[in-house]
Amino acid sequence: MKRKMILILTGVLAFGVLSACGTPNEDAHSSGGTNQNQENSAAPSTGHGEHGGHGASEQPADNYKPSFSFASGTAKANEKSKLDIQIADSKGNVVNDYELSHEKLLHLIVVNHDLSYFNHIHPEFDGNGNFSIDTSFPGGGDYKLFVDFVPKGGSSTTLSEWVKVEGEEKAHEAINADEKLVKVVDGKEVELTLSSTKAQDEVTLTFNIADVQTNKGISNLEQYLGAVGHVVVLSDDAEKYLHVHPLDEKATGPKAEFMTSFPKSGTYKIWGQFQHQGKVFTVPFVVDIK
Ligand SMILES: [Cu+2]
Repeated sequence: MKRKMILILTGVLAFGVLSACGTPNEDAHSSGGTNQNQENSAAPSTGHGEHGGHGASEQPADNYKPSFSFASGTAKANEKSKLDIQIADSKGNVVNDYELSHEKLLHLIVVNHDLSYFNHIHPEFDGNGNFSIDTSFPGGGDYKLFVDFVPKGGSSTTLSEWVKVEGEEKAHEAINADEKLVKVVDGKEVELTLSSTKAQDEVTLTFNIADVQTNKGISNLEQYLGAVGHVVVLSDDAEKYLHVHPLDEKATGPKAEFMTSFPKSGTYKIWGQFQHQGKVFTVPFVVDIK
């Protein structure tokens, strides 16, 4: 009993130190399996290295708590469900003021347990603390919802929670690294290159996008959410949501470059999203980080 108390205290202290530094609290989840810890661990939050410091206006992501609820009580597979989202601050008050970030007040990323399903959508804000969107899930089972937003006067914050969807659950697919980082999606051949596959290195992700038919690079990509593209990276257990930002927002292809850093070794899934001729396409890759 005593020993357990000490362990908990140590965990709390360690967590406090990590939060105070504004560094990604990657290991917060190891101190327990509660929902709250899972949320915390998915909070790389406070920006890219150079801004990740002790800014006075900066509030650690763990001060905020999301609440996700379905209007019908629970979501059922293959049926439209209305999802409501609210964010509470450390005092429990619902946050009502948000900054625009990548052209939206809030970004919602939905993945299923084996990361074979990915959805990036934008719930609508009612101006009174509530975001909502109609969405559907392709099967039963566990889904992780990530919200990405900037509270007014604060910094980029990511929170997450697992939700259960009723219905038949498909067999889980293994998440294995791609042998070749080349994919064809919607008539485009996309090749991904990583400048390093070592944990904690600064890594440039370069997407090279070509037309499959002509084999020529596509140089008229359109802005998607105010940039050349949008990239999401998750660890295979969906615990780590990586911060990724474009090197040159105004690029139009065929190259689109992004910076990130993988916190530790393991398998990660990367989704690149780009827009061409009015259509957004999403291209997934799986990589091993040493
Ligand atoms: Cu978004």
